[in-house]
Amino acid sequence: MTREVLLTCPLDCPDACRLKITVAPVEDARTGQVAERMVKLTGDAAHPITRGFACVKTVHYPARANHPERPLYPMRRVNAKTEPEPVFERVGWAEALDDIAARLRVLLDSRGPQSVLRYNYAGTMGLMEGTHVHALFRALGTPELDETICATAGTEAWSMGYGTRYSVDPPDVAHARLIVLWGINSLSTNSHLTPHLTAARKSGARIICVDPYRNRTAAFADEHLKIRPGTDAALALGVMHELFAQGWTDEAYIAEATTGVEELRVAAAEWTPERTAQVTGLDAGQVRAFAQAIGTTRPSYFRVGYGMTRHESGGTNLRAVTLLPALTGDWRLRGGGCSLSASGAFKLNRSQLGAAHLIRPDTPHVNMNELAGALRPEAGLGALVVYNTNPAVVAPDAGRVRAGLQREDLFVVVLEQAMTETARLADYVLPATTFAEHADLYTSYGHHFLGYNPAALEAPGEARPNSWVMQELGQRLGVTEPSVYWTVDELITALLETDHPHLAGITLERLKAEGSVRLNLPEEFLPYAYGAETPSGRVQFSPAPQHREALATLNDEYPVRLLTPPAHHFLNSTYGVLDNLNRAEGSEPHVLVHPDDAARSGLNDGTYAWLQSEVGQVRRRVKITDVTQPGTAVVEGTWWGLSAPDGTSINELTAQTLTDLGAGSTFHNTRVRLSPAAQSSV
Ligand SMILES: Nc1nc2c(c(=O)[nH]1)N[C@H]1C(S)=C(S)[C@@H](COP(=O)(O)OP(=O)(O)OC[C@H]3O[C@@H](n4cnc5c(=O)[nH]c(N)nc54)[C@H](O)[C@@H]3O)O[C@H]1N2
Ligand SMILES: Nc1nc2c(c(=O)[nH]1)N[C@H]1C(S)=C(S)[C@@H](COP(=O)(O)OP(=O)(O)OC[C@H]3O[C@@H](n4cnc5c(=O)[nH]c(N)nc54)[C@H](O)[C@@H]3O)O[C@H]1N2
Ligand code: SF4
Ligand SMILES: [Mo]
Repeated sequence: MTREVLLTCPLDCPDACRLKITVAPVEDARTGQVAERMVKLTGDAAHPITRGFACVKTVHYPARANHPERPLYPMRRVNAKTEPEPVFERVGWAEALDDIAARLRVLLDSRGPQSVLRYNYAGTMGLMEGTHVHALFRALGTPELDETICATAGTEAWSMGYGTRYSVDPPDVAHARLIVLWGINSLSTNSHLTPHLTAARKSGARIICVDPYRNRTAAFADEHLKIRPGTDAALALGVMHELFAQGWTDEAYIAEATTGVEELRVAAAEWTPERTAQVTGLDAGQVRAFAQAIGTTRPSYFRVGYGMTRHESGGTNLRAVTLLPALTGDWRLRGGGCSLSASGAFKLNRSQLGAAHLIRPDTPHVNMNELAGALRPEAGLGALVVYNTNPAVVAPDAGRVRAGLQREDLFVVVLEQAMTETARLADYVLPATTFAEHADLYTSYGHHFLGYNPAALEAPGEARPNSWVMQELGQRLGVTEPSVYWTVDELITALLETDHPHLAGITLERLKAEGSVRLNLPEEFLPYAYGAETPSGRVQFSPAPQHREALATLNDEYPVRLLTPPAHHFLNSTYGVLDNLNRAEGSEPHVLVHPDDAARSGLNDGTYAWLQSEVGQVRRRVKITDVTQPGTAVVEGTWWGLSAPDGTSINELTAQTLTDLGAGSTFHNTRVRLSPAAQSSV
């Protein structure tokens, strides 16, 4: 009666695990029908990256897929969106789609395509359900959404130095003898790297973590450099200073594979260990020892995270760090170099993915970090179609995002698997399938395997893939662009239409037969050993990175920097619906406050505090702890507002400020003031 299926995890996580899912007939409490459902989930033992384990969060995915509050039928909101409790009525698909298409048609005809916006992110990383579905909107000519909430500062930074984003092959990390985990909480957010870290350590590698607070990864590392937030470029320049001064650079690599070293030498010259220490909050001895470790240990491997990019100068900060292995020549050694993202290795033919060929030079753009601004009445939006993301919780300035979503003159359609706070503010909620219920193709940003999933389970209730909804709307709106109506097989066939050697021998048939297929990379993959895919063909040091202090500088009014990094038991806001995972994170969000700041603000452990930023305020329970540093507070996890004592998302505090490179998000740049709050939970 039970069977097992192997599927790729669709979530926004570098590991893109191969999951072993047990499926069994279960009676559905709401429909009364007996149908096959996922009942257990673990990792595929045969997969070289997944190695038999799924993370502590996704092992609970079956409870999420089978959740009693999962939307299973199209629903129309019947009370005012400003009412605190939404009331929905069930409607048929035909009625919902006819009405949505009619309302979009009126807007398109009367106010033009710029009055309709898609809003999406990576809730599923599937190339069909996550990306190709944009085709409908490109065919309609609606504004391009710049998908900047996570990675663009890093992407832009990497591209300046190295061009295409290639990464060290994770199994090669075992060969490294120094591992620097810089601005990434990898034990939580990239947990399938851990076995390779442990293997390297068994062979004598040292692990150093650079992070403003002692997260799980810092506790695991041999050494923790508790850097002041936003000062990574200063630390990288300080290390470069020592590399140049002590003769620890690899002159052959620099001469053969890079350009601009003289500029970098000049920029680094003023970053003595003493000055570096002053800016970064470390001591000069730590800076010297860190530089010596990097200068004298071969191979050195750097795993950089998007964490350090979420500051005003976050792009430059990350770029400065990524240039270090180009000074030491580590790119020529197996296990040496740096990883941000592996996505560039997937050389699929993306020319028609999401009907990208229809984007015109004059198409207006909306930066997704500026949704709060785009939803102001005067910005002129009439409809928002949301899929694969939960902006009422995850977008900056979430209070204004929610106010925008509540406008009665804004028509909001949300495709969802869960009754998120965004879905609760929709005019229509359309029930979406999960990764086990639709076919799709997945790349990864942490390894080099393509994953193909068939539709392994029948969809519960009337849940439908995003692609089905877009095609139904397309027909009703008279869209004739052929790619809007592609099947998954047609999409994959188009993606594989390329002569690139990385995809040689990979066919649709092979993907279906094997499920997980490694890119056709050499056994020893050394992507930047002899240069880079930049205009010069070399790794580019120019323009030399500079340290810049945040404009949102700490002062008497706002004396504390608030970091809001991911939680161990959450995946962004995807698991906010599961009580057990909320309990594992402490049942409600806590703010970690250093004892010095607690004393200064009159806060006691376990009581509530107000956190006020220039953008908004929230109430959170205080945990006084020296895991953080004076002047830095931390709230882990993008909790649902529904699980917070005051009903707010932490993004009530964060600003729409953009990064220096890539117009990215600045979630860790927030300055706040802390004060005691009333202790009741309302
Ligand atoms: N368990 C879990 N895993 C996840 C996610 C999740 O929510 N939970 N989310 C997924 C997604 S979408 C992403 S983008 C990744 C993100 O994964 P990471 O890159 O690990 O997460 P970040 O928010 O980017 O923050 C990581 C670390 O950066 C630190 N940091 C903040 N500011 C600075 C700074 O100025 N300098 C330095 N050196 N460090 C700084 C934070 O303290 C934090 O410990 O994780 C993915 N995996
Ligand atoms: N303060 C703060 N805010 C942050 C961050 C932070 O570190 N601090 N991290 C930021 C980062 S890095 C990211 S990537 C974003 C992530 O934020 P989001 O993009 O909102 O990611 P999730 O919260 O996981 O929400 C994804 C949603 O997509 C839905 N979904 C999944 N699969 C499908 C599908 O096939 N169809 C449909 N219709 N829906 C689907 C899920 O049910 C879920 O509700 O948050 C950002 N926000
Ligand atoms: S969320 Fe990441 S670590 Fe967890 S199962 Fe999915 S891919 Fe693997
Ligand atoms: Mo992200």
